Amino acid sequence: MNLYEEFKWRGVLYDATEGTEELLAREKVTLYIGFDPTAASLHVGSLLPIMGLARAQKLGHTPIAIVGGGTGLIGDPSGKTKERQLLTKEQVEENLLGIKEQLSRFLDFSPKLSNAAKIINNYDWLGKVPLIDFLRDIGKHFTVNYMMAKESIKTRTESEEGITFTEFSYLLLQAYDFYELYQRENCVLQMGGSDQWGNIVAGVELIRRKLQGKAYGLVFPLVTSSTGVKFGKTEAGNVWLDSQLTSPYRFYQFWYNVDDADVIRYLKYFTWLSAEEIASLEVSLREHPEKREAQTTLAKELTRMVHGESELQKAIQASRVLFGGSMEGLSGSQIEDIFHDVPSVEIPLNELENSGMPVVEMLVRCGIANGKGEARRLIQGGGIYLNNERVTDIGQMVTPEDAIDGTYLVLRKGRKNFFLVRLV
Ligand code: 629
Repeated sequence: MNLYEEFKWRGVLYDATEGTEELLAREKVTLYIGFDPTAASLHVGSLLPIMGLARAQKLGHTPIAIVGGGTGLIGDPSGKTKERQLLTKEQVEENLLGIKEQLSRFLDFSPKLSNAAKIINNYDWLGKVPLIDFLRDIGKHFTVNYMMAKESIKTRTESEEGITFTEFSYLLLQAYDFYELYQRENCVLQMGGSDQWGNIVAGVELIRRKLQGKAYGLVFPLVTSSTGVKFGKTEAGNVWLDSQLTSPYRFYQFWYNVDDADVIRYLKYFTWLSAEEIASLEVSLREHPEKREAQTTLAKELTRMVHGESELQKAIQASRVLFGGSMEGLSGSQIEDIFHDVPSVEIPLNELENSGMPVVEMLVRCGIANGKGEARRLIQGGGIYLNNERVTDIGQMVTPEDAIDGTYLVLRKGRKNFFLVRLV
């Protein structure tokens, strides 16, 4: 199967310029996607284009990821209703390092490969173009009328907000990148999300006008979710690829919680699973939706891909904790993460020193029981757990040794009611 067909069955082919299908049926090419360092990390919204580069490489094409050290200083107006705040040069530099590291996890740079991936910073040339030359040699090929007709610019010129000359010129910078890569790297295809269509076509146009060259563009759909929430957002904000910003556990949970209506589409978009494997998960979803086999597979595949096998195993263990699984070996920060939204109380550590605090008293302190009598009855009924282990002795003393990382005690009533105690 060629790359075009691969994109097609996965449902990620939104649009392509004329001749792209024939090109990809005929040859292995060099292709690129650009990523601006507007934040310290990429988020799940960037995964579709990243997978686009990775799939291209798997099928023998040579992928280039452009990091926008130059364009990131200007700001793409595409899809934005408001002018962006300029980032400082230091900020762009810093963001760039993180993004480069993340991109590198999806691509193969092995020099042994004939189609080894490359990451290139467009500041390498954009930082050097003389202004007068740029206006004469590039600007002359675009009428302001053409630029104003672009979706990304039209929406802004028609609104109160307006658009500065800085952002207006972004289109030309991205067009210039493609022209530069066409010459330096023989790169003939640019890909991106559908918001990038105008910028990509401008590059194809520039290559035709200046070099009489033939270049191509292909865009992916912008990912939507059936629930109406913007894809990649949770109540806690963006889902980032950086484990410092979104823990592997939260990342796993994000995918595990995907709606039934979206999960098959996402398996096609974001995983390496074959059409047959996905079809069998579709059967499972239809016949046993309660098993969440499709969601589990999606969460596992993506957490493994982004964070690696050992973080995946920890995320799975953490996820089981909410269903009564073992807390053995969990760290304090994992506990905070898992139980971020359960009721919690702080108890001074010194109240547990010497012989400890009777569990009955702790249940009352947490508000799990209204009084000691009720606490005893709950324990006798077998419905109280400390760190997911059933409390069987109404005289049990809770000691600092029971605390995870010396600080956390997790009490549970029944199957689902968790309470967190922090020893302070
Ligand atoms: C120089 C910069 C180029 C080519 C592209 C670029 C970046 C481009 C852009 N892309 C978005 C970004 O960086 O702004 N002008 O956040 C983002 N992209 C991935 C997908 C996208 C797009 O990184 O193309 O559509 C999101 O799915 O919005 O020479």
